[in-house]
Amino acid sequence: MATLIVDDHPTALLDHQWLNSDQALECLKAIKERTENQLRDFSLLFNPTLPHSIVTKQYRYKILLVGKTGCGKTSLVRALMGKEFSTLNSQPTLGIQTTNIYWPVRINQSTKPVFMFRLDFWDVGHTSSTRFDYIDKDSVDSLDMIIFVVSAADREGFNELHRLIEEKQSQCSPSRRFISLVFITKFDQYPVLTENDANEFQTKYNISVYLLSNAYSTMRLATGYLNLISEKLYRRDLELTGQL
Ligand SMILES: Nc1nc2c(ncn2[C@@H]2O[C@H](COP(=O)(O)OP(=O)(O)OP(=O)(O)O)[C@@H](O)[C@H]2O)c(=O)[nH]1
Ligand SMILES: [Mg+2]
Repeated sequence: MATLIVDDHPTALLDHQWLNSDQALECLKAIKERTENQLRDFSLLFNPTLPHSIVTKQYRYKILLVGKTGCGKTSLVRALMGKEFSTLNSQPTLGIQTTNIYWPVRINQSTKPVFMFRLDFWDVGHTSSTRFDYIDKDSVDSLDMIIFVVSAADREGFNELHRLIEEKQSQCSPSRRFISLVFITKFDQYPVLTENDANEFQTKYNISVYLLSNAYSTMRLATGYLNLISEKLYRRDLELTGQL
């Protein structure tokens, strides 16, 4: 993943520096692959063994990926786990593929509690979502965030994006609105979209837009994006409960 547009909110709610501490390393050990510097996908049946003396609570979030076939949704989920980019065997996703990533956060308040976020990514293969209506309905139920994914080579898709975001917002409950983020992928490949397009969209609609390339995934970049996603989810929790 590459360029990161400066975010609209300063990252103040979570203490991202904490991730370099010994305490954080112990948490990360529980959620990473044993032999590689990558996060593990804990499928629905497994839980990590967390150090309970450090982690006081767990929160679970549902994050849906939406975008045309081939725009890079599945590759993005892999990149968020710090997994190596691969063009081998990359097939369109059939149905819904869920990936459960755990991510530890320390809250920037006086008692500095450490929470474990479980991020359930719902990666809906575009071909299946257009073929089966119920998939769309199931996937927006109790949603916390939608990541709208568009390829940097797809101007038309980008132009339709705001209408698509409104359409998805109209499908969910007005009392529990999800966060919308836009990820523009394939920035390494003949992009027709520019940083300027992304900035304009961000300013016009107040929705954060990130430019990236899944081809350059590393755990360091994944860490940056997971911190950012966690920050937005936590901010929304505080807003929904009137604490912000
Ligand atoms: N160069 C480059 N290739 C990418 C990038 N992201 C995805 N790809 C490639 O684009 C192709 C499609 O990517 P996927 O992640 O499978 O697309 P998808 O959105 O999951 O597609 P569906 O499952 O059909 O909805 C694959 O061959 C990927 O390797 C990127 O950022 N850069
Ligand atoms: Mg896919």
